[in-house]
Amino acid sequence: MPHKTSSRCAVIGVVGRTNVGKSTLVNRLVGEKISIVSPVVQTTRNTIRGIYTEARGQLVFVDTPGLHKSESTLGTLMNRMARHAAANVDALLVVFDDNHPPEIEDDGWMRRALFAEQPCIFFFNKGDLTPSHVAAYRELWNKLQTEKQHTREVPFLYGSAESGDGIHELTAALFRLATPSQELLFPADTVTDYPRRLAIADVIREKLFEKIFQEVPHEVGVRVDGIEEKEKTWRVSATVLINRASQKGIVLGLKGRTLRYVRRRAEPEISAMFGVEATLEIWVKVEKNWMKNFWILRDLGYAGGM
Ligand SMILES: Nc1nc2c(ncn2[C@@H]2O[C@H](COP(=O)(O)OP(=O)(O)OP(=O)(O)O)[C@@H](O)[C@H]2O)c(=O)[nH]1
Ligand SMILES: [Mg+2]
Repeated sequence: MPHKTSSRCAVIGVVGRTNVGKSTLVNRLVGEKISIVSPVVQTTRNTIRGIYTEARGQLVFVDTPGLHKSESTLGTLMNRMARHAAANVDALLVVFDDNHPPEIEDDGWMRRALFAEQPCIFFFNKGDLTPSHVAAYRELWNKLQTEKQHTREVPFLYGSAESGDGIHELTAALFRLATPSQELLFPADTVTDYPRRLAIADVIREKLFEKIFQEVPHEVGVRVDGIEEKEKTWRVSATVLINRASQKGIVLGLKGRTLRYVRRRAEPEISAMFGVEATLEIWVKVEKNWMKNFWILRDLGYAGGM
């Protein structure tokens, strides 16, 4: 792999409230789909690294689940992963939804940024939408500094992960924070180190959320049980875990339509991701309280390996 003595590298924690567009932003920054995106809150459940390499060096983005109040074990593990990821990075990219007034979690991330050891950047996302609430965020930031009697310079950058506006400026600002490094952190052609079994499960979950987001997303988990590889064809078998028998109908859809939709949408995406011809077999299984079962959560990649 090429080693460049002039490279600058940084590991950047991408944090912020759920649904502000962190995963969309990481995908945009890396230029490839690394992380699934959906209008459902708490879409990201694992810590996922997206890697961007160019002439200036390498930026490793750690996409995290949005912190939220949580009572389930799954929620606790997600919050822990987000905090842990934010503690072990060189810089924090705190994302806010410009189109939405500040909420309690936004206040929490600003407080965290005020005293963070690492350099921070605030990115105001969804700039393609109106109205802008940036004035309210500035006011909150000023209020917190007065209240804590502590001041700090944090760049406010604006843009849209969806349209790509402001992304060059953001990338440049991140490279300015990066430190010169003898070697790249990952080989130059890597875009993610996320395990393929988990990546496939996430694609299936994303497609399922396109159909069932009004209903039970938080009680739905997807596990890839096996990948049977034959030359360039993969047979992937996966299980959709649900919490109650009554959810089976929702996941299957009328005459199995929902599950067929998921297969039809996920197969080409998985095929393209890995350069193979993938076929999917999906089962639905009731596992009462799977969201509180540590062993199942570990199987889904939500515990350990952080
Ligand atoms: N209009 C607009 N929508 C956006 C933009 N960025 C993200 N979105 C939408 O916002 C929703 C949430 O995006 P995600 O990227 O899943 O948000 P997240 O912060 O990763 O959410 P969690 O994983 O739940 O913490 C999706 O419907 C995105 O399509 C943007 O710049 N403009
Ligand atoms: Mg996300």
